Amino acid sequence: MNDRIDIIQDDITTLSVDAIVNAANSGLLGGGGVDGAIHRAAGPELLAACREIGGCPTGEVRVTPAFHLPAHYVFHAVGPIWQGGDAGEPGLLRACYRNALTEASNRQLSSVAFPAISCGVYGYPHQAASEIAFNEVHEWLAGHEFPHKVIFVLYNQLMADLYEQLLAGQFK
Ligand code: AR6
Repeated sequence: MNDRIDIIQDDITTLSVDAIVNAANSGLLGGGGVDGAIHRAAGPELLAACREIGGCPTGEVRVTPAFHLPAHYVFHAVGPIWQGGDAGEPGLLRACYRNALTEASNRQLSSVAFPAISCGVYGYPHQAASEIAFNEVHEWLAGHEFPHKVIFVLYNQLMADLYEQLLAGQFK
């Protein structure tokens, strides 16, 4: 299974994959962090497409074209805001990964790239979030042909190390 998971340290907006996942908010109208970077790189057409969708509940995913990005689609996933862990955050974060993987599978996509959803402005503890991300993806790949490849795109070395440790099986 591990040959279907890549871990890279990069800017997700530069990747030529079938779909990149955005860590969006429920308004879908852009923001800071990876969301801001994706909107800047995709161009104003992305905001127009998001406006038409009209929002997305936490834990769910909405799909748009990627416009000027090298990817084909943007999967807008709305992660939970960390509130201490008793407000359903783990289930909602899990749902983001699962719903994005479902969209990829339905479209028979080859490659999907995920940022560390909720690990920036939304304050989710990194260790817990990365375990959820990794376990959901691992479980999904064991039971599905698509996507062929999942790429975890981490913005800094510390996060990349965390994911590498998970891939090496240290937290299984
Ligand atoms: N490529 C890959 N990862 C990135 C990039 C990038 N270009 N830029 C940042 N990251 P965040 P959230 C990492 O805050 O916590 C926005 O304002 C970043 O280092 O982007 O889900 C939205 O509009 C971190 O590890 O998303 C929402 O309002 C991870 O991406 C809110 O923030 C996620 O950080 C969502 O917060």
